[in-house]
Amino acid sequence: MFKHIFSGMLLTLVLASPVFAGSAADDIQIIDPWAREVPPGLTTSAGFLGMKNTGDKAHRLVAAESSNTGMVELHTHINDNGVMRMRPVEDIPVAAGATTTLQPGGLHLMLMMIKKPLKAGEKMPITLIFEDGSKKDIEAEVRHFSMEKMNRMKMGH
Ligand SMILES: [Cu+2]
Repeated sequence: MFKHIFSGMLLTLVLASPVFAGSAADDIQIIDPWAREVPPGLTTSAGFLGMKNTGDKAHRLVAAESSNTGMVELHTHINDNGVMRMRPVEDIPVAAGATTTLQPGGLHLMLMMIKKPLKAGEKMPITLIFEDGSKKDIEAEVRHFSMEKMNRMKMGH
């Protein structure tokens, strides 16, 4: 909540300045994009990546799409009385100079109505769309990822 308000303020400040940077797609560097393998028959999965903003202006990821899905939504997880639930978000902010990471248990790209099964080792084409309308085509590597692995990761923190 506070983070949202803060990045909103930051955006206003930057917009008020006379300096024009490149497009969001130019400023944002994509780190390690991947998608979770799902067994044949399952048509929902999730995509993850890091977004590093190398510019001096705050950006927002506002949408994503893929030729291999009917729909991609931006999601986060919320802790609802001890139960982790997914919730769509309108956008995912990336503050100037900062990195926003989409990862299991947190922010993710919800890949829905998958047309072709996601098999580990294959590539999944995804297009990221930013607040200024600029787009970035990425290829997410499909990886096997189990819940046990996620729990192990959490315990390591
Ligand atoms: Cu989701």
